[in-house]
Amino acid sequence: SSTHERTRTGMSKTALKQDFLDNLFYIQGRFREVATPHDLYMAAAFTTRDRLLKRWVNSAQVFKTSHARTVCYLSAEYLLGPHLACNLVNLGITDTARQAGAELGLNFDAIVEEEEEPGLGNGGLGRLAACFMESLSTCQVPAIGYGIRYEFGIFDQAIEDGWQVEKTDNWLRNGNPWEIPRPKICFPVGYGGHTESYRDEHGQMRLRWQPAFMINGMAYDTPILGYGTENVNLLRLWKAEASESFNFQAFNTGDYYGAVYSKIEAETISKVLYPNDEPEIGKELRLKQQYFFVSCSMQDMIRLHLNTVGPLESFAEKFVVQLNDTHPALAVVELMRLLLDDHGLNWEQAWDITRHTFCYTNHTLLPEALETWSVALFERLLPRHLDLIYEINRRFLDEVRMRFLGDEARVWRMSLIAEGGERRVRMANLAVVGSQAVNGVAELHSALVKATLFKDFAELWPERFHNVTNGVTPRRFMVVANPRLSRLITQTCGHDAWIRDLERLRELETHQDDAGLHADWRAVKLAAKQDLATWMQQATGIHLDPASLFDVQAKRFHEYKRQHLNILHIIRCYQRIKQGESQNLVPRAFIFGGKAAPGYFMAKLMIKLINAVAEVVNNDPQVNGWMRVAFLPNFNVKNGQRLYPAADLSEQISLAGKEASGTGNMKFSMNGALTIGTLDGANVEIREAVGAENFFLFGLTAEAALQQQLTGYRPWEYYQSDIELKSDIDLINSGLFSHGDTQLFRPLTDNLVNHDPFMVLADYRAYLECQQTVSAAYQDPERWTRMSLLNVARIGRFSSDRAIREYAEHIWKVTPNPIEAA
Ligand code: 26Q
Repeated sequence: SSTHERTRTGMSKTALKQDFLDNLFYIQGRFREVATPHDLYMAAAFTTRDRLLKRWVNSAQVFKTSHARTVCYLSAEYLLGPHLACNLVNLGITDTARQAGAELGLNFDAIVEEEEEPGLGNGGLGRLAACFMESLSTCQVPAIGYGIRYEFGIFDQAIEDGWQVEKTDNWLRNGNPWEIPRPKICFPVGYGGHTESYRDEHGQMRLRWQPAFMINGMAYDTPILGYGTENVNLLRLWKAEASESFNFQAFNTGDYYGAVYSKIEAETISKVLYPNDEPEIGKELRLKQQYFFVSCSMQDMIRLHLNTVGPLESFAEKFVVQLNDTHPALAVVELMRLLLDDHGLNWEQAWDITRHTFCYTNHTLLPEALETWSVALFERLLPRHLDLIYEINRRFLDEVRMRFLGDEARVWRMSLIAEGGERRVRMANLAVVGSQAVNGVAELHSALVKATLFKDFAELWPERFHNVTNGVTPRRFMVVANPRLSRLITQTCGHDAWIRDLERLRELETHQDDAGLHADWRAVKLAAKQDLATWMQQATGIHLDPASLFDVQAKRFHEYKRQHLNILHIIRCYQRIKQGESQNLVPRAFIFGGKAAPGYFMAKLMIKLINAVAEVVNNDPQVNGWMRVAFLPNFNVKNGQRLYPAADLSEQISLAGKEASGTGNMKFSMNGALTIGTLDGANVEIREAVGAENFFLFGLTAEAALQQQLTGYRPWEYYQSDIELKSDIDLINSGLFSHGDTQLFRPLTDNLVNHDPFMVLADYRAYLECQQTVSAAYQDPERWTRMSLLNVARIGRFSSDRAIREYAEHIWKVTPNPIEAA
């Protein structure tokens, strides 16, 4: 009852209405009649935030006194997506807020739509970190996420003349209501300089680092609420700032411009997210970013430990730190430095703590995607850390030599330093040596990690290697993205417990042949397709027919993900229709989304080719009843939420052995799309879960692909012997899609015919045949609906809640810590 509710925390409609108007007035300085859409959004965001803060302060108080073991997730990326709708769902007040809005004469959906998303990540790895933060809170595990508060996140993608054009993402322009700046939580971070020895107060000789310059990291906190819990965890992102005392007094006395310049230089460290999902060689600023956030985070953890528990000996009992790939692997060395140099521990004590603190997740096997840094750069930027790496390596290699007497080749392979050529620090080896647990992100990937990338390490420390298959949060990707489907599921099951316990979707299986449900299921899908078609029309001018099969590939552009295999199929359909062979086809809308790294020429050319093919196909009345091709610009979390509900078919067609897991595959399947896919990453487990008969499988296995590469793969033989394949590639080269330019796509087609590193041509025929079985299945709506329903019913395992529970039990050894309502 509203009269007993306190302002700012009440959950009734009356309380929400009153507080919304108060926030509009006292924070935005506006009243209803003159408020802009952005003012309304800000008022809604602050009204929601107030409810979060109450739970957050309560959680913080409990954790402080309970000394609960805390998970620290270290990630260079968090691809958060919009907060408002998800926070309302997790607070359980979406319907109340919608009604409150209606009574104030507001359009709730328009307000939600107004939010600019924080895109502080590239793709899968960054989105996984965001899903994990949400599931940590939902699973009631005390956690802090540490990262970088990039001023510019992943670029916005525009399409001009068919090419990708990058626009800066100025996401903070209008303010960020979800973060709380913490000017007093601030740590110094050093770079450059040298190491020197000195005598401590006990007369002991010790080493310390004299950096050449210092900057500060300041904390910005965002509360992360769990679904249907009172637990709120903390996302703490660091912003780089000039350290005033250093720049203004010690160095730049009288040099005002110099002082301002070094301030600007300091602030560039957290200025922009690197937009490639593969390391770029030798980018000094990237290493500076990594060290920056790692150093702030480790200093913060030590401060928290000293403030609550006390002696650092118990550090690894209080904290467990998960490294999201090697990007934060320097944390291993930084913790050693802090314990040795700043806190006076000896090597054995420090190493014991460090080794028990860290765990490492690997996200790739591609050799070109493994991070290494030149020793020369390390020496210049982090001389003390390089010394420590040498010492860690010396002790580690002694251990290897003892275990494998005389096997110097093994010692070379396992060393933290790659020798021969320019000497480089191998971050993956550092992460394995410094961690108590190492995991891959899907069963196949984890097996390959042990068998290939870390074979030597798995022989030395077999017990250290684990698998935790990725998952995604059903709150964002079902409840928020697809309210119609969620309502239908809740109605059918008679409860909404599936939202926190996704395995309960299995109850849908008992209704798999219910004709009424089938009709509703199709209506839900059709409505989502209509929504997407409307949005597409205004974004691109392209008309999609909601009655056609929506065939969607949405993910970063990469040769290994093989968007060009999809294009070859589109060109094949086009030619078949032109030749009057449309008998086995169904009308399809081929939809793509995804960004290419700005420096990745081949990926950008693939985008251009899609748009070029789209232009020809969409303007050819002879084929328009059968097919459309559309590129959805600026695929991000928000646009993903429009796409997943509308897909009939999900394209997961990477070369087997190359996609570590994939998580888009899970999001599509949760929304009732069927998958056409290879036996790669988590596809393997999705197929096992939903049933082979409900999954369109094609292509080489990882083993067969590897075997064929070893014995010599000759793509031109496929090109010469398959006349349809030849004619598809020749059509690209004919200039039909490029206004007569026969050279534009040559880099792509030549690469396919002559090198084809990801075996597109080897899988072409199998893919076409599989697409025919897709078309046949779609022609039987009852059968398709049943398959779609079973995909949803059996996808429960791919909730990130399950992934977090596995990490908690097997890797972190933490137990839930439920917070009671205050
Ligand atoms: C590293 C150094 C310098 C510059 C950039 C990078 C960098 C940045 C981002 C390297 C890699 C990434 C991102 C990788 C990524 O997203 N990997 C994906 O992780 C998902 C979650 O586990 C998996 O599902 C995908 O299979 C994997 O490709």
